[in-house]
Amino acid sequence: MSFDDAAHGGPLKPLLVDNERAVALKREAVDLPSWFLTANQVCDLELLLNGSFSPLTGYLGSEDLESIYENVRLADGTVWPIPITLGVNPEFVKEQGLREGARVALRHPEGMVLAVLTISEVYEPDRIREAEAVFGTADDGHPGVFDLLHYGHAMRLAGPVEGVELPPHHHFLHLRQTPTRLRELFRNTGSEKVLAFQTRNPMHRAHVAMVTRAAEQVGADILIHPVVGATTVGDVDAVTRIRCYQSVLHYLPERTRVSLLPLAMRMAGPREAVWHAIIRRNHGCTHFVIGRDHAGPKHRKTGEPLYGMYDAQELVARFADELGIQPVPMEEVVYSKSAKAYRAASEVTDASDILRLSGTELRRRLRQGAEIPDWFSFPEVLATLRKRYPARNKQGFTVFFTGLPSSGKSTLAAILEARLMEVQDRPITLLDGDIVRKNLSSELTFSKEHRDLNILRIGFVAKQITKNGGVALCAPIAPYAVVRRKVRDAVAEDGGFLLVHVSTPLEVCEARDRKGLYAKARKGILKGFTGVDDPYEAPDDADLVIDTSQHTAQEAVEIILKELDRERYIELKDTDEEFPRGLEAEAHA
Ligand code: PPS
Repeated sequence: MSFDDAAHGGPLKPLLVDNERAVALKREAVDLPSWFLTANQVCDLELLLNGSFSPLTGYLGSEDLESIYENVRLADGTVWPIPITLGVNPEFVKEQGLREGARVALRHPEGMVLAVLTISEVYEPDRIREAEAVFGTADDGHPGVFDLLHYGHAMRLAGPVEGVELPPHHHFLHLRQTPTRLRELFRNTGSEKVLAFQTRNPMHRAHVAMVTRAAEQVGADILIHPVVGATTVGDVDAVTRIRCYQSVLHYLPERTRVSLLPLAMRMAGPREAVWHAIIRRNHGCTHFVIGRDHAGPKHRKTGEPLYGMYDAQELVARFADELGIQPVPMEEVVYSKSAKAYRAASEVTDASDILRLSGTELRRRLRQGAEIPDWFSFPEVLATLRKRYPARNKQGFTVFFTGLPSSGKSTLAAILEARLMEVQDRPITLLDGDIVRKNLSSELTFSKEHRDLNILRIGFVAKQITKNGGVALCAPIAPYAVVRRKVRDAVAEDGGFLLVHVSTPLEVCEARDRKGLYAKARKGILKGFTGVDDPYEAPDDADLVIDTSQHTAQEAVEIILKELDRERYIELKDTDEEFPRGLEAEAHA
């Protein structure tokens, strides 16, 4: 193979303009409507601009999407599995009067103009249909579907983009190569065959064994090409993983390179695998490892895999002739006790000879500071992971109460704050619904939109507190399930998160009516009051459900403390119990 310009569907197509044009575009952008890109949109734009998404020249419109949904191809017949689109708010379209022919400045969240879009179509996507076609389901237990339905925008703009500059990066710059640069490096170092390995996880011994084996099979050099844009909920953060990749290089064959790919994954399993292959083809690689369940997530609630183990390998095989890159399907590798080495699963016939450690078990051991066997990973990788994920008693956490007005949230939060002061020494911040409404969210109403914004703000603060090792106790009504989940996902990246549903029945809350608001709502003086004429979506993902009509507030708080102890965020001693045995005995004496 020669490292010419050939890429997927034609020559490599970076979309960056020359300096002179870039200056002109920046000048023009001053008078253009500005769309501030989300973090995931920045990833998509970077890969459009640097040629990773060749042959795309911009954001796709409805005709291409139809064809992608139906045939895994663009309207012109080129294989393309994933919609690359620009979602915007309907208000933005309306306020700016956007239609075909208009131009829009695409800005980094920090304000820089990265590209200018010329609109060829403004359309409202059918996101349910897209979910079913691309992900095979519209169930938002699939993380890609969740993002599409709950973070995606209701309108889209299609059209070609002219790139002004690539988004800035500030760390690991020496590991960030564009397709053009990687091709140059391969050419200069005489790499005729390059096998790319996609990953969104730290590499342990099994991964190293698998990629080494695959490279030997096809006689290729190796490119470790990890995704460092958005991956999925619960994944190890990119910086920690990059440290891990660097530290395993010396366990890999000499001609192995690491380069970072700022891709926003969709977790679309089989279609995602085809997309990953195209992207690697565009980076000049000749071979691509497709493992079991490639880019396949698990269902959020059931924990079940959403795709068949070999679906991705099959779909890639179907298009292999048109991808210009050789898929290398790999079997699972397992550790054989007798051989003291990793082997393809089919080579180890005696099941009792196999040692395994699941991802869940690994996370449990990290959490508890428990031993992780040497056969599983490298000391360097484990040391990095242990630093990033200290045992739970050293991490921050958030307890998030949700429930109807007067259900007891504030009371429980206040007592919990006091008890936590007694039994542990992290600093504690109480974000009570009423207090937040007077300070952080003083301008907000009780519309759905404003309630969600209120909860996102509380979540944002809780995340910072948790990340810095503190305890955040949040006690808003938080009536909507989707935004509660967004908060959980965000906080859990940085520490613990416990959702407590204060499930006190409406009649009891109303009878208490501590502020007289139920009475006002029943009289129609107060409109849109939760539980009366505004909805409350009871959680189905609560870590604890507490009905304060069945427990005293003190008992309820002891239940929460026990749960925090069981999860190892705190360590209760006998003397931390509310009525230590000695005192109780005295009291009865
Ligand atoms: S939300 O939905 O989570 O944003 O609500 P929150 O900020 O927690 O509400 C704080 C308190 O505002 C009072 N209040 C109302 N609640 C619900 N609906 C309406 N329309 C409303 N208007 C005022 C109510 O007393 C909430 O406090 P709690 O502690 O729940 O009683």
